[in-house]
Amino acid sequence: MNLSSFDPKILNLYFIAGTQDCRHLAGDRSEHLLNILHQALQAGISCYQFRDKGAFSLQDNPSEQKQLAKECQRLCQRYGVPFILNDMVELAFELGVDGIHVGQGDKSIIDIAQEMPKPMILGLSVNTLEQARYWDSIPQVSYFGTGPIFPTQSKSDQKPAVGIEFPKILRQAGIQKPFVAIGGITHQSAQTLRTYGANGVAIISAITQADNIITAVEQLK
Ligand code: TZP
Ligand code: MG
Repeated sequence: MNLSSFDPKILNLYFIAGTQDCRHLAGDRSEHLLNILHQALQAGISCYQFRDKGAFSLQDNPSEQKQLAKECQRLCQRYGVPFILNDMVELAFELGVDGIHVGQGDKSIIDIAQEMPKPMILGLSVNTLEQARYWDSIPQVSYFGTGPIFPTQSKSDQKPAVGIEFPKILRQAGIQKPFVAIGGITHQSAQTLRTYGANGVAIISAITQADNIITAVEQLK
């Protein structure tokens, strides 16, 4: 995978999860994550982001976290699906992941692009039109994550919800970069967000908390 070969189709159904997103399930959260990821890959997710942070995550156990990230990466490789790491830039370089996703307050994408050991997909969260306008012309950014579209339980430090019309607002303002919509998205809103100009949807709970992972992924595709 390299930057010039970045295909926006990988954004169609972008699954994000860490061990904290399995806290509703009894038992070993790492096992649950691997099991859910495996089913989601079988059902056809187009991309996966390992985002393990906050309460109920392995953030205070870096060696276990690294081991789990590696296992998730291996699973994604088996299915030919890009493996993206949230933040954790040093680990991303060490594992040679396909991509890194950062927020506005994280390490600068310009610096990451300069230091990365091989071409990688670089994703950036934006939640205002002004941010999207600024970063739209920065070639190092492969895609945006835009949201939260709706309020969500899956992120503690979330910005105000931008609403279902946000993709339309971005496209009408001339934003060219590929982007995923994120935050509180279910199969009821996924298709609308795509018709409003999003290249895809990024999902945590509508997959991790689904009674049937396979059906959930199929409905979100
Ligand atoms: N960034 C903005 S909203 C969000 C992230 C990581 C959480 C999305 O999770 P869910 O459960 O799909 O609302
Ligand atoms: Mg971040």
